[in-house]
Amino acid sequence: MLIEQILPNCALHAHRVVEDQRGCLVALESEADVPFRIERVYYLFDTARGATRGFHAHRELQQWAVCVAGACTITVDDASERRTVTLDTPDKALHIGPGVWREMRDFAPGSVLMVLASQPYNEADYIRDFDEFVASRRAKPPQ
Ligand code: T46
Repeated sequence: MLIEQILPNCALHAHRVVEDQRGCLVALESEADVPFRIERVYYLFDTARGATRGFHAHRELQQWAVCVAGACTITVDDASERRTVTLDTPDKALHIGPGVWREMRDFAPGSVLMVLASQPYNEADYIRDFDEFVASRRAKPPQ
């Protein structure tokens, strides 16, 4: 369920939580709960104190980021607007579409950031220079 459209190509969503006396469970099915075919899963953990990650955009990749333990902040920027979102619960996800610069920081100790991705790893899909990213957005505004 959509909680908030952060940017035209980036939105915060709530997961459906199955809760009983034993605790909580979230299930994420490809092309159902997650609006794309999941081709890859990776996760960030043991993040060093004060470390930052990201600082790139993707040309085509869509991602569904869930902080399954702990908390972190993600700054997203589409070259028109910059917003910062805190992920601090496993029942929320940030859907980041193509053409969005992202920076992750403020990882709480013990955090695990899990990311579901629409494509296999492909370095050619990354834009790692911010000026190049802005130029690419001016040439191709968000659809
Ligand atoms: C993103 C944010 C949220 C692989 O070999 N396979 C993979 O699937 C990934 C994601 C990375 N790698 C290698 C490539 C680099 O040598 O792992 C190394 C670290 O990757 P990177 O510096 O891109 O990591 P982050 O945390 O800055 O960015 C990652 C994702 O790469 C990126 O797509 O959106 O998390």
